[in-house]
Amino acid sequence: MTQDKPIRVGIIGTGFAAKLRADTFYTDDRTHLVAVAGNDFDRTQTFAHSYNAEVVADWQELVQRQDIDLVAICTINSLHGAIARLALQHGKHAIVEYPLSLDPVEAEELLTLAATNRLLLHVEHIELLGGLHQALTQSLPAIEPVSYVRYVTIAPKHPAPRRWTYNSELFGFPLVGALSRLHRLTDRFGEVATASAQARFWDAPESAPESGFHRACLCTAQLQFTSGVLGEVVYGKGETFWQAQNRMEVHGDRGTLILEPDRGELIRDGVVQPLTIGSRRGLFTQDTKMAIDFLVDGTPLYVQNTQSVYTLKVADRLRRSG
Ligand code: NAP
Ligand code: BLA
Repeated sequence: MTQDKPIRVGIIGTGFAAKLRADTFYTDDRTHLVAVAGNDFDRTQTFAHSYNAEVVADWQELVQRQDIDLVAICTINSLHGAIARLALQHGKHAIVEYPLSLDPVEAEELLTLAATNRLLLHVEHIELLGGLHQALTQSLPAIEPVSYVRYVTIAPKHPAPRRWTYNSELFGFPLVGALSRLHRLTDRFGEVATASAQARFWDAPESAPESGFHRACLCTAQLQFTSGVLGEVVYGKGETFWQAQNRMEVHGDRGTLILEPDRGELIRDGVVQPLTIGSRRGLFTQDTKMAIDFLVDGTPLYVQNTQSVYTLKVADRLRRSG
């Protein structure tokens, strides 16, 4: 597709991801940020004004506007699927933060809808662009074949915020909301043969259990890839944790990889070789620019939707197994 006029963009959400996307749409001369729909009215006003964009009352109105070509869906996970559907039905291209939907069946329907309507549907997976994943990809050949991968992310938080990320209805099952943790593994180790998980939630005090808010959650998952690789993924956050951990260990016949956000090691024959891990900054900008590149000159994207939806199916299998 060649584009002579700027792509007209609407953003849904005003948080961390939305701001980084808006910065790019605002400064890239191939796009024009037209409108923003948020949650809290004052926050949405402040956000929109800083980009000279219009405030729209709600996302339903935004995705139906005639003067928008592309919608960036940067809001809570439980709304992703419904917003993407309405946007695609109204002929808009869509960028969606992971997960595409909390429901893998809906996610598949959305891929079909985008293909039928010949629209871009891009599900962001910035973890694939980050330094840890790049180091993993580069170092795997030195240790393959892999027998076992263990990936632990624990984020203590005191007190846990009463925000959407601590609400199961809004965030989804832990490894659905934090799909990137599984996606790193499916991207490198492929198809999953068997998968099961256990999850625990600690209710937030002063919240009725049915409100869905918790003060901590923990999910431990066991995976067997069809290649034979065994995997374990641990995701925990909140008030029941006191020591942060963010570590991937990969054990291979010829060596071991230890990867953390800012350091890495390749261990072979007792020799420890340090690995440089690239920054986690600038990933949303990179992702946004690549989606624009795709729309403007058809440059292929770095991730396939089918891969995202496959990982979502695995995550949903984990949810149902618990
Ligand atoms: P965030 O900073 O917390 O922003 C969340 C947005 O959703 C805000 O606009 C917030 O509005 C709105 N919101 C909160 N509760 C809501 C509710 N109950 N109903 C409707 N809207 C509500 O979150 P974020 O980090 O930008 O995450 C946005 C999306 O990006 C998520 O899908 C996340 O998984 C994905 N993502 C984020 C990152 C990252 O680095 N942060 C990386 C990869 C993917 P108010 O503030 O006005 O309530
Ligand atoms: C992923 N970060 C996420 C997600 C959320 C947050 C909701 C998606 C769900 C998930 O995968 O867990 C939220 N991250 C936060 C918040 C902070 C944070 C509120 O670090 C508070 C400091 N994200 C940031 C910042 C960085 C960042 C400051 O907000 C670092 C520069 C990076 N977050 C980042 C990356 C991912 C992510 C790279 C992709 C997921 C991954 O790496 O697995």
